[in-house]
Amino acid sequence: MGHPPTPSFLRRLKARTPSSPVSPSSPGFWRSPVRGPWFTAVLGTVLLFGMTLLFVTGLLSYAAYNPDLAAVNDKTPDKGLLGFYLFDWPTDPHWLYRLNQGLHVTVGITLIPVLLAKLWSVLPKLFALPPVRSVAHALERLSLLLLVGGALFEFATGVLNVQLEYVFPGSFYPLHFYGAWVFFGAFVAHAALKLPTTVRVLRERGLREQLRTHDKRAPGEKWLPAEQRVLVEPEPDEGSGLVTPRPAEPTVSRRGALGLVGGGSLLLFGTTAGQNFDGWPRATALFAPHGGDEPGEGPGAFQVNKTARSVGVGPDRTGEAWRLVVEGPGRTLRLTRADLLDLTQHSADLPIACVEGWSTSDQAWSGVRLRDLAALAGYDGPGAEPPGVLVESLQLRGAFRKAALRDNQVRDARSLLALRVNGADLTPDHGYPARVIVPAAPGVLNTKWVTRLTFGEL
Ligand SMILES: Nc1nc2c(c(=O)[nH]1)N[C@H]1C(S)=C(S)[C@@H](COP(=O)(O)O)O[C@H]1N2
Ligand SMILES: [Mo]
Repeated sequence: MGHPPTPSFLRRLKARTPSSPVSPSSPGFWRSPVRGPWFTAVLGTVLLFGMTLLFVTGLLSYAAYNPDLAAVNDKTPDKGLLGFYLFDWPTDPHWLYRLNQGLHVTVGITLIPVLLAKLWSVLPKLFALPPVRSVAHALERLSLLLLVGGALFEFATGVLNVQLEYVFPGSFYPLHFYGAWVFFGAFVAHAALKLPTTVRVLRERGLREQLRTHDKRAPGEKWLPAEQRVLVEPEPDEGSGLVTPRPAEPTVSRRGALGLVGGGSLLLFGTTAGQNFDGWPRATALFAPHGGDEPGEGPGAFQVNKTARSVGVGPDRTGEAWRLVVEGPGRTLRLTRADLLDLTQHSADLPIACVEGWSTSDQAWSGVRLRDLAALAGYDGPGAEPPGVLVESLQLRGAFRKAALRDNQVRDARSLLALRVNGADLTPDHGYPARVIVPAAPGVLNTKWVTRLTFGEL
C-alpha cells in the first residue's frame, strides 16, 4: 500500500515501543535467570531454622533479665500476655547466657546476607499487579508486609544496638521485643503457607543437579557463543511468579549465587564470632563493638563495657570514703572495703556475657558471697532462706545503675560481691571497689561500683 516506511518513521516507531518493559510490575522487567522456586526454597529453608533460633534465643535472653522481678529490670511493663513464658532464669550451667547470647548475635549477623538474598529472590512479587486480587490475597500481602518489615526492623535494631552501644538506650528492649513478636507471628503464618511448596521443590530437584553448571561446550570447541551457554538451568515456573519470562544472559551461575551468599555469611561469621573469646580470637572480631579497644595486660585485661571515666566514676567516690550499705528487714550495715575483706572470701570462675553478644572466658573472681551478706542483713535465723536483692551502683548517670537479682541467684554459692579478679584488686573499669558477679546471668545484672544492697521484697 503505497510508500515504504521512511527511516524517520521507523525511528519514531522504535522510540514508542521500548525494547524492555520499564514498569517493575511487568514480569519481564525482572530478568535474572537465577530467580526461581528452587533458589528461594533453599534460602527460605536456611531462614526457617535460623530465624526460629533467633526468636527462641531472643526470648530466652529477655527472660534472663528477670523482667518480671522488679520495676528496675522491666523495660517492657506493658508486655502483658507476651510475658507468659517467663521463668526463673537458672544459674546453671554458668555459661548459659554466654552461649545463648553468643548464638543470638553471631547467628543474627551471619544471616544478614541470606535474608537480603531471600528478599532479592522474591522482589518481583512485591510489585506484582493487581496489588490485591481478593480478601485472602489482601491478608496475605498484609502478612508479608509484617514479615518483611518485621525482619528488616529486627535486624536493623539488633545491629544498631550491637554496633553503636544503645543508640536507643532503654527503648531498644521494647522495640526489639515487640518487633520480634510481630515478626514471628507473620513468620509462622508464612512458613506454614510455603512449607508444602518448599519441601516439594527441594525434594523434586536434587541439590547437586541444581548446582551443576552447564556450559554446553561442544567437543573441540572452546566456548559456544554466549546465548547458547546455559549457566543456570531453566526451571519450571509452576505459577510461582518467580521465574523470569525474559531471562537475561546469566552473569553468575546458581551455584555462584549461592556461593556469594554463603561467602558473605562466612565472612561476617569469621569477623564476629571471635568476640565470644579472650586473647587473639577477639582481634578477629572486626565488626564487634569495642572492636578497637585493647583490653591491655594484667589481671583486669578482659573486655570492659563502660569505663569508669565514661560514666563519671572517679577515685573521689571509690576511695576511702566508699561504704557498702547492706540493708535487710530492720537492720542496716555500713561496711568499708576492709570490713568486706575481713569476711570469709570465696572464689568463682565466671564469664561476663553482654547482651551485645560479646563475652569473656571465665575469670577468677573472689569476694563475699551474696548469701553471706543476706545473712548479715538478717536472713540468718534457722531455716531463713536468702531472698532477692536490689543492687545499686554509686554511678550517677547512664544506664544500668541498678538491677534486681532473684532469690535463686542470691542463694547460689558462686554469686559474689567481688572485690578481686584474677588475683588482684578489681580495676576501676571492672567495678572497683566492689561489683556483683552471678553465674549464667547477663552482663547487665553484674552491677559495677556497687554501693548498696537491699535484701527482701522487691
Ligand atoms: N554500674 C554499672 N554496672 C554495669 C554496667 C554499667 O554501665 N554501669 N554495665 C553492665 C553491662 S551491660 C555489662 S555487659 C557488664 C560488663 O562488665 P565489664 O565492663 O567489667 O566487662 O557490666 C555491667 N555492669
Ligand atoms: Mo552488657
